[in-house]
Amino acid sequence: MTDPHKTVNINIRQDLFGANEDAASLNADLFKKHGITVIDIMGSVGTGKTQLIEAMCDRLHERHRILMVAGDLATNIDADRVGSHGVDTVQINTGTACHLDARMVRVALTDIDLSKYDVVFIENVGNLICPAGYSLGADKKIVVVSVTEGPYMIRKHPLTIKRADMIVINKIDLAEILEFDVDALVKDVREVDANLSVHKVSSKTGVGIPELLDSLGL
Ligand SMILES: Nc1nc2c(ncn2[C@@H]2O[C@H](COP(=O)(O)OP(=O)(O)OP(=O)(O)O)[C@@H](O)[C@H]2O)c(=O)[nH]1
Ligand SMILES: [Mg+2]
Repeated sequence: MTDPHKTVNINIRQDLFGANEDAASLNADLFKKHGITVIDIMGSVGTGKTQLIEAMCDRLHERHRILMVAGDLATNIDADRVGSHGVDTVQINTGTACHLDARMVRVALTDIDLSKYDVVFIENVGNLICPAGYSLGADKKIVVVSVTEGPYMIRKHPLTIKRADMIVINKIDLAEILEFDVDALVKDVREVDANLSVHKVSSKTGVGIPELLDSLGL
């Protein structure tokens, strides 16, 4: 009899990602040569990636020279938002691609003088699935989730969480009004990776941002 609750697991062959890994390691060499700290920030649409970058830039721009690379299907909205804080920006419009890849980043940085910067924040395309498979050569991958996407974001995306260096739970200022259990989300992270660094922040009020920056060594 046909299983009424069938599950099918899709395995994409690892070598599909091989070319990207090569390009990512070239990017990493380039960033290292210039002594730049590069942070890849990914997360679903609307979790607050841009607002988090704005909050970090406000606290960092007096002591660090920052470049923001914004990945989006269309528009310069996010680059313009971060640019309004006095930060240099590069917008990558991917058209149809649901993630940035290492080559896109390399091409976008071709005519940029990287010696002018200490820190590069890369905002990946809003998507919790595709960006996780494509390294960009960054020092750290941050996954941003927030209290407005419901309680299952971590449990539903274990692979993305495993590949992250840090989880940021954003919009904690809304937790009470939404009756959202932030600690349960932290527990879900611990179940995927007991040692993964987790930060509870509000990019709006600034709560948790200094601790996050400390943890990034910035
Ligand atoms: N209350 C509250 N709202 C926030 C916070 N962070 C972001 N927002 C709001 O959430 C909405 C989405 O924020 P963005 O920073 O644009 O989110 P994003 O992840 O960059 O979105 P995409 O680039 O479209 O994927 C905006 O209206 C922000 O003002 C926060 O910590 N608290
Ligand atoms: Mg954004």
